[in-house]
Amino acid sequence: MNRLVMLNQKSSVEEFKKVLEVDSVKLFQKPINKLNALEQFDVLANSIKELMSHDWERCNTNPSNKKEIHYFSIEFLLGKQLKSIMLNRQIESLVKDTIEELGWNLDDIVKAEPEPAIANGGLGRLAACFIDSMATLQYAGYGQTIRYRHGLFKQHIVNNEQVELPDRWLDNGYYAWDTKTKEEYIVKFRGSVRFETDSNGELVPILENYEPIIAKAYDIPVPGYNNSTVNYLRTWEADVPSYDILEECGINYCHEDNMKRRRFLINQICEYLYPDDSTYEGKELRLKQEYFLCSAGVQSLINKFKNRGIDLKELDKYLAIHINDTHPSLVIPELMRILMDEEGLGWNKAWEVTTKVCSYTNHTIMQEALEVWPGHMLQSLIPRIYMIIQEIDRRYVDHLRHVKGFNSSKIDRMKIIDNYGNVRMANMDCMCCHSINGVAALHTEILKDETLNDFYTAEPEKFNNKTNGIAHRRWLLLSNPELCELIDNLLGTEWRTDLKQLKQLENFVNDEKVLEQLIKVKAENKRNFVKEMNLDISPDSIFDVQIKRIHMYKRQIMNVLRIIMIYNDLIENPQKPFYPMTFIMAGKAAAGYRSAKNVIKVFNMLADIINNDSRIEGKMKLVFIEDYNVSKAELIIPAADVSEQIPTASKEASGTSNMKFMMNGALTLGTLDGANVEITEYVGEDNIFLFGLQKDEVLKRYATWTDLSGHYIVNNNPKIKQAMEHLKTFNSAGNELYHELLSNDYFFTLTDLQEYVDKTYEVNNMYAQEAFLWAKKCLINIANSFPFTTDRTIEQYGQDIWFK
Ligand code: 26Q
Repeated sequence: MNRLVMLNQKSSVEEFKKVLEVDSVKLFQKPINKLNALEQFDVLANSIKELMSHDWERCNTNPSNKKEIHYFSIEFLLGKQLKSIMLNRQIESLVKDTIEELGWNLDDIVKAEPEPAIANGGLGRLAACFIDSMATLQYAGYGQTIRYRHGLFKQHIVNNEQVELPDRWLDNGYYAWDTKTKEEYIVKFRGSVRFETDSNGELVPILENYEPIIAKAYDIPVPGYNNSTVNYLRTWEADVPSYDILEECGINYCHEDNMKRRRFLINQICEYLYPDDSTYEGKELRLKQEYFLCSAGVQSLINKFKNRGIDLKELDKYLAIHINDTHPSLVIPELMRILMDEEGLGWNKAWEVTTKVCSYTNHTIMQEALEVWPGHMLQSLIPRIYMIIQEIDRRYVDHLRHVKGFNSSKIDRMKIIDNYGNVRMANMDCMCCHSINGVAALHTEILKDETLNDFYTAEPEKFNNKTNGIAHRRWLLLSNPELCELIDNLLGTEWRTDLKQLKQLENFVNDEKVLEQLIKVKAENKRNFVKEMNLDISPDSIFDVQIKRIHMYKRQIMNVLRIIMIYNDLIENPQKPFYPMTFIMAGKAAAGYRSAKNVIKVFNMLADIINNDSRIEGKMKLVFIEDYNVSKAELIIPAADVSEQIPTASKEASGTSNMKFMMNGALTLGTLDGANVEITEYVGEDNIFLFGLQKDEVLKRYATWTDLSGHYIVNNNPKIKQAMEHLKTFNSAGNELYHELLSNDYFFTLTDLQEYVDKTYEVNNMYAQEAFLWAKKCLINIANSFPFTTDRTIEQYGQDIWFK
């Protein structure tokens, strides 16, 4: 019998073991008892992939012709897959029992599993949660991205400073979960466009002398939870074309140097993920990556639907393409190009189809992160695409002028190509997509009122909000089994698939027995975290946690200044009641982001001082967790008491760790920004610690050019002055931050600082004095985390955007 047929969810331990034995020899030419942990993982993943292969194949062919959603994202932050796939496929006991028989250790295998981190942070992690939820909701929903050979750098802390090392997750060229498909496409760069007249007298553009690059597809399975859906995340790899293709393009491949250089340039496309989520850099290689992904992805889709015999004029009935921030926006002109130049649809039909197929999500209002490409770069790298963008722009501007009657200054702001020849990607998305959404209520309001206001006034019906979420399977079921067990005991197990039922936990808020159990679960998670990370901290202290990319707008420096102020206070007032607190921070700074790197250094220098100051009597401890990633988040979050969510109001589009923390029973200490607003709505103001300027005040101060220097505050608040003076002494890193804040406190760090310190004391007191009240608030947070599952988010995307 064919082995593919043999293995399924209901297979016995014996059968599963047999498959592992065969795979062991096939993959490693070794008997099963001679494998190391990584090899054990490879064999296991391979067999589980096979176990899913029937469902995978069936979903791949999409026999019922469900409308397909393709979520294009330049990043996906998957994290480890084994446990998640075991959970979703409900094969936990099968795998565990088999492993036990073999004498393998699951924890060791999980540790050995490579962790794909082909992303920077929030946006990529959201994409990963989305594909999990799409499979769970049984959508034909897929991800498309780039198969970067190196993910986000590994962070080491050496002499208190961040050092970046390459992340070689794919170095042996092999990732057990993915499967190389037979699909290949040619992506064409450079060259020039010539027009020919065809037999109908129509002008047909021909791209000549282009540089061909081969795109190869590798698919990673994405199984839904407790169902038979297996979707995939497609990752595209760049490769050198065959000699036939080169010959066809008239490229001289006999010249060794020429070929070396070509190979180098092509390999470069997939070599690195751009490790910066803060500032926009107009690097040509990045543009190449973007077009590479878009062209390969769109070609594969057109190919697929043509093979199914679908009339491309009706493509929007079968396909939705979602553009995750502007990075994959080139799907728009690429789809136009193929529909017109290759499939013979005229402009109007191609436009109608494209605009119905594409939708766009914005993830930032930070001006410096908005993508703007020099027109000449597009013109030389992708000349036909540039022409199409110009034509989209010309027609849309015409419409704005003559139909909408907009004046020229408004039109100037809306054009894709500005008066300096720069191509504004967000403008293209707004023109061409049928839906534009922000990722939290406040963020969407800012998009409508400020950032994208011109487009909102032109086409308000396109705008909608989709508040982010998290895949609660990974972020609760897998990462916090102790808490889940407690919830099971209280509610039964149905809540696991119907998260709304969590709300019933509110029935227990006055039940001291339950609160005691909740306190015990948290204590257990804290001990587990301390043990796993081998930390020298007391699990009895309050764990106050800020884990995220380091950014000035996220204000880790405000956290540092707060810690200095509390430290000074406790030194001066040793009798002051203060419950021991551990301040945990983790996060990476973009390699070229000097201020962010300074923050890391200052935090670590401060840790050296405070952790070794006997006068503090262990009341404060600082810990910086090196190399923050998904696996570490899974350990830290269930152990947290206080969730630090303190960005300058208006700057954090949504945040998603805020949701992870609340779902795991931590209380938020934060500002009214991003999804903190929705969290507050659900838990009520009594169950969250809020402080700081609010969005309207922040925007007013920006609009009125209010003096942003920190001098006034420093001169009027002696405690802040003292902390700032202290900061200045932390060699050049502290000194630079000191001057930065003093001269231009653009993120209102000093403005919000005192209130932040005061709130921290409030938190500290409550934790120390009113254990049950604290636990009650935790329970209310857990109970009200139900809307923040991506199952809800994805259902809304489906209803309002993709299937509308
Ligand atoms: C752009 C051009 C060139 C190089 C890199 C980039 C780039 C890469 C990544 C720009 C931005 C990003 C990532 C942005 C991001 O993670 N944004 C976060 O998205 C989350 C999910 O919606 C939100 O919760 C966060 O608030 C938002 O900051």
